[in-house]
Amino acid sequence: MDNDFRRNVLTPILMLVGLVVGVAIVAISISRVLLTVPETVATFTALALAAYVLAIAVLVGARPRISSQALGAGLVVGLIALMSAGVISAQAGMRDLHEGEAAEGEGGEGAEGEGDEGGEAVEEIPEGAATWVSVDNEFTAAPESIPAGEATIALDNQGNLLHTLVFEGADVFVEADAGAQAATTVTLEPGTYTFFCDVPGHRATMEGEVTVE
Ligand SMILES: [Cu+2]
Repeated sequence: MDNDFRRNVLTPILMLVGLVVGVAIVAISISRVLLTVPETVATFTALALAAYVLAIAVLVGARPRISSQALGAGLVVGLIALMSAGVISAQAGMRDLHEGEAAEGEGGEGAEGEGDEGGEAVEEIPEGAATWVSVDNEFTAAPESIPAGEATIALDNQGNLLHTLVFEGADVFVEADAGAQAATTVTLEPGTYTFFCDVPGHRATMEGEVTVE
């Protein structure tokens, strides 16, 4: 009776739970690893994993008499290895997912030195730059208009927090640390642009409009 219960109820339940936990561990670990390593390596890692799984399947198919203990042990070892990789990756942190986009912008079409990486930190605001002044959390000075064409956009951050200056619909992105200044040179088409600070939570009080003419 006790044995029957074990065989008919307990074992299937345990197997199911084990399967679910195993799949969860595999999925989480793989995603951690793939998000941490560089993009090219991620592709290779995924391919290698797929090849590994395929190899095991072929092995098992070719040798049906392989003992279930050996197979189980192999699975557990693989699972532990994967978990370790996942934990290490989770601690290393995710790679900057916007890295690729920034690099593209730099060399891409119409490369006019747009502010891909938050502009250059500068010691002094370049002469003739259209300058925004920020404190926490507002722009205390912002040009109402800028001449169209090539312009230097600067952010003079006098606050105690990092702030950015982003234009909607134009490739303007300047980022200045607390108490620092940054500038970027861009080419602007005539129009009215909404600018804001894209630090989460800042836009509510750090937004405005500037006309390019
Ligand atoms: Cu801000």
